[in-house]
Amino acid sequence: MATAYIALGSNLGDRKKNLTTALFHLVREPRIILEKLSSFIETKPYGVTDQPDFLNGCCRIWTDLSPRQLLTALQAIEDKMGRVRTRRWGERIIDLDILLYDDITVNDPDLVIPHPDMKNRAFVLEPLKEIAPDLTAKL
Ligand code: ROI
Repeated sequence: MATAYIALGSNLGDRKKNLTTALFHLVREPRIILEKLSSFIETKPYGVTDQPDFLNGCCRIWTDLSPRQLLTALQAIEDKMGRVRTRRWGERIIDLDILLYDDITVNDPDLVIPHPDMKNRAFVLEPLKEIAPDLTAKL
């Protein structure tokens, strides 16, 4: 089993319900165990700032899916929830990003692990610190 960290974000519609629905789908995945969940925090948009505030959180999972299979599973959840891909870094009802997957490095065009910008993102670091303080100290 691998340990992975997933960032969750939403800034459209009922944001809390969106995060909860995504987690509901996640726990129903046969090869994923949701092991720890952070609080949800309200954050100002980073990157593209002319969009609504986000609700963010993160979780730790155990999984025997490969990083690529995990990405596919997360994208399937986003699609099932009706995510529409508009502008880059634009508003979205749900965003599920792989932050870390054991000590594995992936450098594919569509998947980079560890998440390349996570150290700059307070909306990732704050919930991550809550569930994995030792890990964030080493980043
Ligand atoms: N900003 C915040 N605060 N939260 C996010 O989840 C988030 N996601 C993104 C961009 C647009 C980079 N900014 C964000 O993808």
